[in-house]
Amino acid sequence: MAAAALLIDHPTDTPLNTQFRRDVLTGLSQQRKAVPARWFYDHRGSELFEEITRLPEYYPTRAEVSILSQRCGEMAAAIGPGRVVVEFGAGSATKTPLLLDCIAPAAYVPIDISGDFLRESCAPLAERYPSLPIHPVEADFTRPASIPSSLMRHPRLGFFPGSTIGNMEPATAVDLLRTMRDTLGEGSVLLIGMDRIKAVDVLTAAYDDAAGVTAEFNCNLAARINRELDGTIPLDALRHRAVWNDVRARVEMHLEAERDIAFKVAGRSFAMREGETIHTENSHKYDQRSAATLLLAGGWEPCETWMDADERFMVIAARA
Ligand code: AVJ
Repeated sequence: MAAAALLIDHPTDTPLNTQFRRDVLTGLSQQRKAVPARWFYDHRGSELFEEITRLPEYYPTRAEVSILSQRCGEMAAAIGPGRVVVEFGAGSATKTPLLLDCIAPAAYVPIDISGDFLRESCAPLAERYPSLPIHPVEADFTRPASIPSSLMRHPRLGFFPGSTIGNMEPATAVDLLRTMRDTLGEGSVLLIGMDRIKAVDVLTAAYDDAAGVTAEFNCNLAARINRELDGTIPLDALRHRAVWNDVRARVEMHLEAERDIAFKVAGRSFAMREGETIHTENSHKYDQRSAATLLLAGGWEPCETWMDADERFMVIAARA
């Protein structure tokens, strides 16, 4: 059966390339250069991330998938049937069906900034669940989104897998959790994936794999700047670095200049000294308490936590 055509809600917004240019120019002008991690995911970056999830060193995806598949019964019991599942980010082909299969949802509402990703992820779901109402929303999920009032009659379940929250500084993460609470409303449940604090060598290896895929993922951001913003960053002078920041409990990714360089981006000039870096990503790690503190600050009361057998990753259910 052919997938039904899906109507996508999209409020008019600043074009993505304008936001990209603004974020890059602002980030490169700072004392400590930084570009937000969300810009990793152009077509090539998304492909490379897919490849990362299959690397032996990169455990988070496998660990989360094992939790969702093995603890499905307990999750269904904790969450209850008939909820509208609101997924923050376009659904992943492996994770979303695991959830939809186990909880008997009333409808599925993926929210993603990219209409292309939404269409790609919804089509197979529409085919697999022909009787499930699917209502994609093209929007930046860090801002309040409105769910159609017909769907708001059902209880809601927010789904935020993949440890995406880990990319955010705690203050930003709390803002996002509050926005999600506003979008979903009182009585909602949030199912959120978080990566756990563990041995530093295990953490850094996950972000600096032997095959060099994560290095390529990181360098692709500079290549994307060159491609899309008329940049002249000398890619051969940048080296991938993954470092553990113990105070902030996060793995940081940087692009480090191996020599003094000068380049242009969108007509503006920049320079980096040897050893200077562009900070490209934070991946915050949590334990049970720091996760609970974050969720509580965001207006969510944690009620149950599930972990994989190696206790590397956790999926937490929390109530608004
Ligand atoms: C997609 C945000 C979960 O932080 O682990 C993987 C992205 N970066 N390797 C993570 C990522 C480098 C990732 N998240």
